[in-house]
Amino acid sequence: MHTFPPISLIGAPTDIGAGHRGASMGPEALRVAGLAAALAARGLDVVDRGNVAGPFNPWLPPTDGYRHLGEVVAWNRAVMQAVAAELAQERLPILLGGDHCLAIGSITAVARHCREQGKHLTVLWLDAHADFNTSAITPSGNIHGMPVACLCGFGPQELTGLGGGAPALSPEQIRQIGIRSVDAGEKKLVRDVGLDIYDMRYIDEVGMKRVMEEALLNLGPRDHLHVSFDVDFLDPGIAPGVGTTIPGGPNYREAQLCMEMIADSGRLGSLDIMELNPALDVRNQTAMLAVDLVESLFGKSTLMRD
Ligand code: B3U
Ligand code: MN
Ligand code: MN
Repeated sequence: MHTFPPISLIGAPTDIGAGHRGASMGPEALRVAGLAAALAARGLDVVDRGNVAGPFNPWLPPTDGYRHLGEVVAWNRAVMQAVAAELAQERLPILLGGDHCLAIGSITAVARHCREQGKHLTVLWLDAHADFNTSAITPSGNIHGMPVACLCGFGPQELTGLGGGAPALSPEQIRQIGIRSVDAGEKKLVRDVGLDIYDMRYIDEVGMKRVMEEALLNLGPRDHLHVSFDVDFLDPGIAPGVGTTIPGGPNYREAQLCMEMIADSGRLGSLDIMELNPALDVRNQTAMLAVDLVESLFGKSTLMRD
């Protein structure tokens, strides 16, 4: 069993980048589902820092290919600062979303921290979607469909340069798992940049065990693993409480194995739990499932293993 650093929960209650209202209630639903207590019961030091603040959602149509760009930038700045503050204290930040556009702020902070500490960052992006749209190819203008592109330098300067310099990531640092919905223009772009995508077909063909062995290959003590967990990664049959359900996702056992194998790597350094939408959930079941899977991510297992 690996040990984990002390954990800080950071809520970001907004749906500013989403196509449906309601992810703004995600942080509270995760709290109600007992996230802090579940981690504390594992012997971990957990502090809930409360929520960061940002502009309200004016629910406007896109302009120049983006919806709410100014508000998205403001929220991401707040998230970046909150995540950076926890990393600076050698704590492990868990961002409670909120929609997935906020991973721009979270991962920009993590990337800067890794650069300063001489660590190598790898991002595991668990999602039904590639989130690699740009203003030119987006079908919606919703920025939650663009964070991976922005982090790699494809996007508006306010977001690609959020950390004050070069883009946070290069595509080789990212491994996407569970992907099953990629828009037409996005398909060409992810191929052109060579993004490492373990899609559902590949998971079906070789199984989650081999997928995770490949995704976690060659991680050493200088590696920092960031997990960006979009709850729509999960099959909607078990996780209905998300804005954009896509059928054919990982089932409970596959998702749990995925989390257990990440825990076993011993390299988890930061986490986002995103896109949970309590307005679409059934008796908070998706939040409770997310908590259960996060327990596995932090080392819960049936038996003692070496
Ligand atoms: N790819 C679509 C839909 C989408 C992306 N991420 C989510 N939905 N959650 C888009 O609008 O970019
Ligand atoms: Mn998604
Ligand atoms: Mn996403």
